[in-house]
Amino acid sequence: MSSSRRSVWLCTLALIAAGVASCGSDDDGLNDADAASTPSSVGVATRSSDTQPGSPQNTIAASPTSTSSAEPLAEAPSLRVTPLTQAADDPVDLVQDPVSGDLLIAERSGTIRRLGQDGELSDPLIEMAVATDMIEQGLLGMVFSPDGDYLYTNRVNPDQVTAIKDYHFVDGVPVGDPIRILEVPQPYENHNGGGMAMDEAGLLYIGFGDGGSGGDPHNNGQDAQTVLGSLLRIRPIPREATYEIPADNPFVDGPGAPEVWHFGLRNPWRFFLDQERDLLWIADVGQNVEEEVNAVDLSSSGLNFGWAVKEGLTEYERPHTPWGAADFTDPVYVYDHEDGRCSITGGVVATDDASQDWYLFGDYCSSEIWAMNADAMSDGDAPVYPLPQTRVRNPVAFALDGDGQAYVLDQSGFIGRITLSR
Ligand SMILES: [Ca+2]
Repeated sequence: MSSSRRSVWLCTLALIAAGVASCGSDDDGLNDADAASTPSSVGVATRSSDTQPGSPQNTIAASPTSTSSAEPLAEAPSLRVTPLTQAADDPVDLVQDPVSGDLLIAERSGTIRRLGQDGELSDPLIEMAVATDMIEQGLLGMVFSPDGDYLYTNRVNPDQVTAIKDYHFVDGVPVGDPIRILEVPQPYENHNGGGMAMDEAGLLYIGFGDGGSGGDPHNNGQDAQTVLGSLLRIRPIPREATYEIPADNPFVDGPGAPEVWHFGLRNPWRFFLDQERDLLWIADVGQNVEEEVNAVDLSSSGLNFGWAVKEGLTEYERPHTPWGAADFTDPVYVYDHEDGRCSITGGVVATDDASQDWYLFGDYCSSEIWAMNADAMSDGDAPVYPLPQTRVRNPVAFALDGDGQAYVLDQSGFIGRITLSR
């Protein structure tokens, strides 16, 4: 095996701060909703000017390989959000300990707590120092190893360095100090990515934004030699402060950074390994115009998702540096910034019987939630349904427990269990 060990990784650059609009939130109380709506469909290569009632207005839906409209499913799913707690402090992620069965909640301020069956949040199991000057900093994501021995965390340190660390877990309790796996300095405060996933083979995927500011001033998205603007794939060596490069990574022998699995991303805040369908879903947050859902084969690698030459399906402004992958991989679905939409919160495909057909995602600003027919993705032909308004305000994450049950977390501190049905 030709994998090689890498020491802690570094990048460079400059400063400046750019904020993300934080939108108003007026909780209207418990409002679990069930309703059916009309889908919009993937497979139309131009802006849709005739969206049907109940579908997102001015939504753009596209497939680069198809020019015909998809045949929508006859029926939208119903959505139910069952409240678990309203008391989390800016929750950003949820995982289930495979050994103890505990649900753990990551809070952006740097704490990890248990969420009990009764909705009670425990005292912190883990506390860490993080930067919290702006909304995209802090503790941003976490994932357990499949055996439950290690919890991997993704944070922005007070010195504005992204740090990936592992915590050793024994019987539901962290033991000893965390060990640093990887560090990457962040040139700006925003676009820190934050999502993480681990596959059954123990490979860790980490989403990195383009480094921040606006418009990718250093063209990091198109530069696969930097880990910024990329999805990384590494094999952590637990407790050894290092990692291996999988031998089948696309740039293991150059010209890109060997950690890079895909690039051309702006801020892949949330992505999802769909091992049931062998799909990788990446929701990439847009700049001014479009939010995008990407879905590609799990086995494909070295793909260039286009930023900052393209924002969604629209030309942006950065030149394409002609090396690495020459062709852009376009999103399977985009939506624009009409009606207060501003930032996609990428989702999950639950595996419970009622929800297993649907990729759930939402918009942080408008608090809308959509369901895309996941099984139709392999045909490039996936209807997208707007789901009825719920009590969820400013959704920041969707997550699955060990049984594949879906959850939604919002900025107000609300965490709910999601059930879809037909
Ligand atoms: Ca893109």
